[in-house]
Amino acid sequence: MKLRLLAAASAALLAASPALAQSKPTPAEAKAFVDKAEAELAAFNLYVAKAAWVRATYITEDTQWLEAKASGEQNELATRFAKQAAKYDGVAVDPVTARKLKLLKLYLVLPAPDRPGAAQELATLGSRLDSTYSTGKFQYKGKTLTLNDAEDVLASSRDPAELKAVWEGWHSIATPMQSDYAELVKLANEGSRGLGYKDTGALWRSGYDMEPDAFAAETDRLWKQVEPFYKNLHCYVRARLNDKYGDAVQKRTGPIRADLLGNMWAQQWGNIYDVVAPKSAPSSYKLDDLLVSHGYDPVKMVKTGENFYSSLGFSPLPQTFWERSQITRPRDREVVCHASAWDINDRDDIRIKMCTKVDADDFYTVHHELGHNYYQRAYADQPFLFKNGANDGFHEAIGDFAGLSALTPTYLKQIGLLDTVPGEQEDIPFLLKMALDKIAFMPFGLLVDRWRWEVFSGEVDPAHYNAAWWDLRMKYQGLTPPAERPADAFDPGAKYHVPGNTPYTRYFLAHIYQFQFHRAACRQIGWKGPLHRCSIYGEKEMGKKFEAMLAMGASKPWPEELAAFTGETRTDAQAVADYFQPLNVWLTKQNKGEHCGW
Ligand code: X8Z
Ligand code: ZN
Repeated sequence: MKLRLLAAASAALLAASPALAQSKPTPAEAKAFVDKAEAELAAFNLYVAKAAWVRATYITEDTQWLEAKASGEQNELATRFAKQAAKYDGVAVDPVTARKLKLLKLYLVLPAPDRPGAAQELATLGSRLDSTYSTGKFQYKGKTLTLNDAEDVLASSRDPAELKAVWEGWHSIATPMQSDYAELVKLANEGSRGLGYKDTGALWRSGYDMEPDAFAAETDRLWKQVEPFYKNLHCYVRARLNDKYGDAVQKRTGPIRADLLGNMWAQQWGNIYDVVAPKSAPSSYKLDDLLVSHGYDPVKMVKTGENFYSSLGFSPLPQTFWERSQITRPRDREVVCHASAWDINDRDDIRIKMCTKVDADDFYTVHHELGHNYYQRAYADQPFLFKNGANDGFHEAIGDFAGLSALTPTYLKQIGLLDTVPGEQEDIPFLLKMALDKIAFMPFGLLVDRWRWEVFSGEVDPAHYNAAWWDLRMKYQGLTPPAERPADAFDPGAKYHVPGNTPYTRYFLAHIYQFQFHRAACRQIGWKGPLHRCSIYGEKEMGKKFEAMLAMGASKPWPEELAAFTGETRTDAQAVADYFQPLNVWLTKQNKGEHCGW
């Protein structure tokens, strides 16, 4: 409370004093302002983080109220600072202050309008949307299913009728979100415009050390680099689905039915590996089964992840990580199961929040989440505004980079999950499995924000939310829903990051950065074989260099940080092509005679 009054008082003073308001501020004043704003935001963060953690791990009306209150107050404070920061535009400040001023303007994902009650309203909508998603349930065959249950069916069932029913069941939980979402878009846009951005989409595109339009063009360029490969994979998978299910379920041409791909959002297809596996080259193991047969439990999965990072020279996780993390779904209360990593006090109180299952998907997710935690700890000595990733794509790529090695058979043997490392004959099966997750993901990683950019810009109004979503699903992924969607459907709301208001282009970028990190790391350790067989496990020298990049946090423009580890200054999807090269050749051969595309 005291904080707010102080900030309001200084704003009033500025407005009331013509001399102060008109004369250009000095660099020293700019720096003093930044120092004060940074200190206040840092102090506030602990309170917001604790309230958010309690709500996410114990969803009730009360915890939603508490989180919304804290987050509303933070929004007011940060919006005020962002507005004040704009007053120092054009002042000749030092580079550190300049960067911090810029970061102050980008601090909020959804800035609130600067009028009484608006921040609170926005925070309440945000908390309610996230909670509606996280507590979503539906009926199927007389049973109540959670998202976890539904995901299990999507991953393992091969009955098209069942897949369709469960897919539709989960998507039905989003219908009531649409009006809240439309309201939230209005408020956030008003807030973003107040800060000088065209709309909230432009604000989101401004976090990449380049103009927002240039960033949009950059993502187009990167997509063009991978699109032919995706089309190749799509073509191959569609043919195998057609072989299995026949024309009545999946035609051999045109788009793929979204519920047949092993994942609720068809964003990673690894779960249908058995359906598309090459007959000529069988894979000798299934990670899901290895984890179960070796007695893994959720905690052992996380310990295994920790061990991977320790092998690179990262210090073990603190005791409080184990005491305070949520590793499994609690039996008796509602929680946000969507995995996340937290940095509660901007120092050492790091945690993950997962509803871990013992399967290959969560084996990957554990490495992914821990990557966030190790990043957070690496930049803990930076000033508060630099305690962040070089950009948000970096933050998502750290754990995925670790995961690329942790999924290699070489590593699985080192930790005793495999007895022997399969020979070359399993390269294609391995790469196909990886591509089903990594390459299949890329158009999805792109389209979630393409949709939100259109929504925030007003190009798409609420009446067309769902149609626009499926236009993009068709355009980028080549997918259709299992049947025509009901008129009131709000399918984007059935994907966590939409009600959760987490920007998504970060994952698209991460799917490129991780291969750039991997390629660079493998070069550093002197690896001469194919990239998909390279594992960085145990490479302390390389790990030190990697940690040095992480320690820079958000203190430098990302190209400089990328260069510090890789020697490269551009995002380069060629690294993806390099990794998958043999598979792309193989797919092209398999697709002979097919009519690829949709
Ligand atoms: O949301 C996540 C992480 C948490 S940052 C589990 N991911 C995206 C998703 O699940 O949609 C990782 C891959 C993409
Ligand atoms: Zn993540």
